[in-house]
Amino acid sequence: MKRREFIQLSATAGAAAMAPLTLTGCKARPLPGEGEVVQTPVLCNVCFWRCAGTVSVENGQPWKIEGNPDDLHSNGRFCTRGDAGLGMYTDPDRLKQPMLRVTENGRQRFKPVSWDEAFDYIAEKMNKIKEEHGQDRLCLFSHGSGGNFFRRTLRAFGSPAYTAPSYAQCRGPREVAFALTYGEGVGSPDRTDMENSRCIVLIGSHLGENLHNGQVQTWIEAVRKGATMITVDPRFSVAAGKSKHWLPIKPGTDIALMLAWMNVLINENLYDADYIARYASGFDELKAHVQPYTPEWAYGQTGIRPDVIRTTAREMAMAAPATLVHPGRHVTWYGDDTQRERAIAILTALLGAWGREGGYYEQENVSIPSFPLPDPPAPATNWRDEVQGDFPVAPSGISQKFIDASIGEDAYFKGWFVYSSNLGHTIPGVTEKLAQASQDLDLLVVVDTMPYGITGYADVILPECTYLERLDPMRNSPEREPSLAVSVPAFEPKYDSKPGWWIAKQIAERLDLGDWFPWDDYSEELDWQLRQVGSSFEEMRRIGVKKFPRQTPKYFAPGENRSFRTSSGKIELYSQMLADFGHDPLPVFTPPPSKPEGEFLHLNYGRAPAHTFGRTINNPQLFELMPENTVWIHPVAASTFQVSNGQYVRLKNQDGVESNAVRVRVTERIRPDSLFMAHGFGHNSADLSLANGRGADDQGLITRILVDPIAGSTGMRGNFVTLIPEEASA
Ligand code: MGD
Ligand code: SF4
Repeated sequence: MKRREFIQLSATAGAAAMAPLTLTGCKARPLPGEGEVVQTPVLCNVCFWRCAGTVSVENGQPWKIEGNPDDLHSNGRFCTRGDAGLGMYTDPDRLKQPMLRVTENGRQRFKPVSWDEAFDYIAEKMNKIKEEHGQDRLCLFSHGSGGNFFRRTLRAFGSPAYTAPSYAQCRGPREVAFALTYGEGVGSPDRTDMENSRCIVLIGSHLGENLHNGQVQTWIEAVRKGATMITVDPRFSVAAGKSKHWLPIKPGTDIALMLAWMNVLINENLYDADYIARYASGFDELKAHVQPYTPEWAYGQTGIRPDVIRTTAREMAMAAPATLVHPGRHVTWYGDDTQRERAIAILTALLGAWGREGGYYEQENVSIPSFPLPDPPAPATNWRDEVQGDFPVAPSGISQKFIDASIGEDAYFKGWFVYSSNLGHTIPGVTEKLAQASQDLDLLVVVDTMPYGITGYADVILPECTYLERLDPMRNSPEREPSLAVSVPAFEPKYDSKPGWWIAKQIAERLDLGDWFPWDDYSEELDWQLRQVGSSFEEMRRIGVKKFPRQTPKYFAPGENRSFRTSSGKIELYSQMLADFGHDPLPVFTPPPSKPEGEFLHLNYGRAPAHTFGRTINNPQLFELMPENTVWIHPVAASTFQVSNGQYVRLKNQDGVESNAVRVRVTERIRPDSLFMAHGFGHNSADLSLANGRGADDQGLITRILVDPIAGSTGMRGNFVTLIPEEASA
């Protein structure tokens, strides 16, 4: 019998009966005033931008959420998803009580247990792992600030290994590339000074569809002020529709285009020679390197005409330094992602736009001393060397390497905590590996709000209450202006769910590590932190957001000399560090994987403004807005596959993997060789009464993974699919 069978909660006798389905779940009433309205500050957790806002509750009933006007992340306006945050709270499918995997009559099922029983089980297993294998053999998969509480418990225990999909499946290569070039990353929120840009270049960055509230507002501001938009995308995205130039590039050839842009900027003397002379090293090597990469050469690779390449390079130079070549966010595409991001960083330097108005500004947050905690135990081994020693440049945990290191009898990791991350829908190509790891691990704890796929692998499911029902870590993000923001519960936790801080503290106490949480309520720690900077929890729960004056300038001063945090102290156009590790020190173009024999389309995916990854598909309000995804194909492809608009098809990838049925959208807004679909759909779980079976999952179709040799991230865009009209599929 399997050690862990995949279990769906609805198949579990004794699981709480599901509440009847309501679509909106909260009071739809336009005007206040009938009862007592209580307002509470909140940090939206529907995506990780963490906009600050206010929840209004009338007579104990949810009424509305809106942005806080003092907040730079939202400027008083929430996006569609943030507005629908109450749906996360009211979703009747939420996890309702702790559950433990038990075997009865030869069958595995989840049994509802008390919190005490769940904690005792976890502590016993953790102590056993420590005894048999060492204290450092647990790890944390986490997405979101609440994961910090579990990170603290595991650090205290002696297991500091931690990974988030926001590195190897998202912006990891970008942070590595900019750190190699400038000595520091782009950070989050991205330090893009778009409201002051005179030219914005978007390379596959579909702003407006990929919706980070404050960032999109600054981009719209630039559009309003007439900035020149250049969008490079195989698809006519929303951003392309607002652009002066749409470059429908052949997928996977962006480095070729950027090498040609560098060629034009350098050979036509359009680059910022003073800036380069003052701040950069390696210009001569770069100049020699780009000579063969003429616009004529790039035309053959990219399909973009040489005159368009020249014109766009000149327009970028004309607006410089207020030209932002946007760094993108989800940048794990073809496995050459660090090099593509290096090309963006180098172009930025040629335009003199790093540290300059309209380019990239200098971020600043509020300087707060760390809350005093005990010293963690000295690690017996170094998890970085053990788990991802083949990627020495990677600054963060690489999630797929963590999974590999959990498979087999001699696996390094013996226990997992998974906080707010649905690994099977998130990390490509892991379906089988997740099943294998779940056979080999001694403990698998999932902390979640919803019964998404990852819960099926758990030994213990711990239901966290939603962000509207708990205190979360304070927000102190690096920004244009430093500010602090807090999130305070607007409601009592529903069912038997609990806040993350409480759960992590209870586990620590069971392990005799209670001095890592030296308070009764997390507000005490927040109050301590706030008092270090002249505020208090009491003040912040009234105002939600507090701004602080900048201590350093936002841009480089004219003629200022400065040292960068690279090994040479310069902006490194040529990277000696990459050369030392055996990588190309300057970006080199490698053609993307070619199309297999037969009728295949390049699989391209992205975001939809109504949803965040897979986490919102079951949200009743957002489901109403967008219940399923569609696949965009060009009329030429529609005729090749003999399908029409609205028809259901299944997608089959080059390795024979088939998707759920999904509707076709025939449109000229995409290249004939490509298909586009929104990421996050295609959940197959009866526990999700709305999301189950709706739309197709792009992740399942991503079986060819192009690992970036520098960052270790998973390039996902080298896959191809064919279309099977629904009635013809097996
Ligand atoms: P989600 O899918 O949004 O994020 O991937 P993940 O980190 O997995 O959510 C995962 C889980 O979080 C869900 O089970 C949800 O119920 C739970 N959750 C939601 N709110 C809470 C909460 O308050 N507390 C707790 N404990 N749990 C909560 C995102 C990752 O996916 C990222 S960052 C990127 S950029 C990548 N995007 C991407 C893509 O575009 N395409 C493809 N094919 N793959 C991708 N993978 C990556
Ligand atoms: Fe919430 Fe939207 Fe802000 Fe994300 S961008 S935190 S979903 S309001």
